[in-house]
Amino acid sequence: MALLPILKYPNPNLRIKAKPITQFDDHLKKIIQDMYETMYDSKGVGLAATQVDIHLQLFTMDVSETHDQRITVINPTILRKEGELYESEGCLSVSYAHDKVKRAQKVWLRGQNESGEWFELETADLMAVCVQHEIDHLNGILFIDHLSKLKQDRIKQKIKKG
Ligand code: K1U
Ligand code: ZN
Repeated sequence: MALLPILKYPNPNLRIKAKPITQFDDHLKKIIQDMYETMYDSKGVGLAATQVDIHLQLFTMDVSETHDQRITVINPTILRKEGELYESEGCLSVSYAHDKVKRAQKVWLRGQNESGEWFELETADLMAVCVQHEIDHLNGILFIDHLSKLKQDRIKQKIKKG
């Protein structure tokens, strides 16, 4: 396994829209293993392939404290959303920024596992927020895009200062 470098905002590659995955082979399994290692090492509960400069529709997720509840989602589509949640978010690709974003409280999604088998998943609360955050990444969207222009400018200033 290997740790993958995580792209940091404002790297323009974070804006690339991910392409669907069609090959479910050993190369894909290696990428997934490396993404879990990188995600756990960075103390994240989710990681989109976009963040490691791989522009394929894939994200990893594990919201457990014990790191034993891995969910890999390939070619995801959201089937239904319900409710509203307004929780503080951070992002492994955006340093120095945490802020509340309005998200759906429940999300039903469809995707494929690493073998290409289709499955459906019902998510709520932290897992639902994570799913929405990661699918945004696959579409080139960052959580700061949901904030006001003023807040975005403050974050850009902080990042410039380092
Ligand atoms: O994609 C990323 O940048 C990872 C990011 C995704 C995310 C998941 C859920 C809410 C907001 C953002 C993270 O994993 S940051 C959140 C995090 O590290 C965490 C959240 C709750 C409990 C423990 C850790
Ligand atoms: Zn993120």
